[in-house]
Amino acid sequence: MTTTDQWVSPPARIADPDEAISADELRLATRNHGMPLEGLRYDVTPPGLHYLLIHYDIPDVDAAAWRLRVGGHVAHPLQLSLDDLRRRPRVTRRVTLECAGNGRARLHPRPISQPWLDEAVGTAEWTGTPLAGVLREAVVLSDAVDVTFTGADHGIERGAEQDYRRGLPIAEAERDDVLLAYEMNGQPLPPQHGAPVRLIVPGWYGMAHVKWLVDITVLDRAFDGYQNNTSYRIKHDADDLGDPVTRIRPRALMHPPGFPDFQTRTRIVEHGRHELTGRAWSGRSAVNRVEVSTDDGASWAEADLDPPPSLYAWQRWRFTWDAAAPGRHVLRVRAGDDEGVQPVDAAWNRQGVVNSHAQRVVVYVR
Ligand SMILES: Nc1nc2c(c(=O)[nH]1)N[C@H]1C(S)=C(S)[C@@H](COP(=O)(O)O)O[C@H]1N2
Ligand SMILES: [Mo]
Repeated sequence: MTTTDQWVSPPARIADPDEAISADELRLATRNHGMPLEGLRYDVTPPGLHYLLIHYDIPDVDAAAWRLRVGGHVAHPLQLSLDDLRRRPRVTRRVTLECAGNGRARLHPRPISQPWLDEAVGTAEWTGTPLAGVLREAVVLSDAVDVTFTGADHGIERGAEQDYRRGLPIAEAERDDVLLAYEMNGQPLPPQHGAPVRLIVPGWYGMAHVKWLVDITVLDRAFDGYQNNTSYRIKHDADDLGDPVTRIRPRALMHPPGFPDFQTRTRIVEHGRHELTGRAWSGRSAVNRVEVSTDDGASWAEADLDPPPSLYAWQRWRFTWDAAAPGRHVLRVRAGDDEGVQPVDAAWNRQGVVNSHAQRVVVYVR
């Protein structure tokens, strides 16, 4: 059944210029929480602090009865239990995940969806078995184009009823660092992060890392389902197909200094020297520079950058700020990689995806 009733599942919409966040958006924001920015102090995000994005409901999956189907354009379809996966080669990778919609609520006008500010990010140690080995055992046929990954979760989105399903090009699926992960930070995956098994595609925005995975199907054509061809597109007009969202663009975030005001989260710091720290990441190549502005983007200075702990995990940066002048200051930070520098102000697009504007932190020096 496909529901087209616009009362049940309204079509995509851009907010009116002065439209406030609605109760519907607030409900999404409380279900799908971000990482508190002080979480930037940890190399590996403690599980409860990692951001969450769940399109529908967390499905009720019984790990003992769970099976993963591998089929489509393969010579030997498989059905694997959790024990089957655990008996296979075991690999742990530290990977930073970021939602493609991070920063969306800062766009003007605002695309109506999960209203992220800056915090839709987290880094975990994901343990599982390489997908490539499972695909080799299934013997992928030579005409393979895309592989789809389907979750056990079900819902309606903009009128289209579906199981959450994403397609990935076969060359990406066969990369040796793509994992079928069953542990997060050394513990079985918690329900909200995809128990019992999820996909991890290092370097790609969050939507590719399918949770509650139950089916892998190899296709001899490009997948044209909702989560690839309607959602997760960088587009400017409603009927423009747009470009697909793939790898994470560079972004830096700052652990806000000092202490906050409860209501506004404005920071209060004492005058003098402060070490600003944070993390920077990119899914395209290692971050090669982080720059900090202490005058709201008028001028930029280079921060010290630690080497990456692994290719797809965030890197720590540090910058000494001499907060000499009392009063209001606006701190900003941006990252760059081999392909370019993060924009100071994000370019607008209809879905509010891939908009890595430079974070702003308002600070009062006293
Ligand atoms: N099955 C399924 N997988 C999913 C999603 C979902 O709603 N259902 N959300 C995706 C999106 S949009 C993101 S950003 C990441 C979030 O992963 P996390 O909640 O573990 O941080 O999961 C992805 N995988
Ligand atoms: Mo996402």
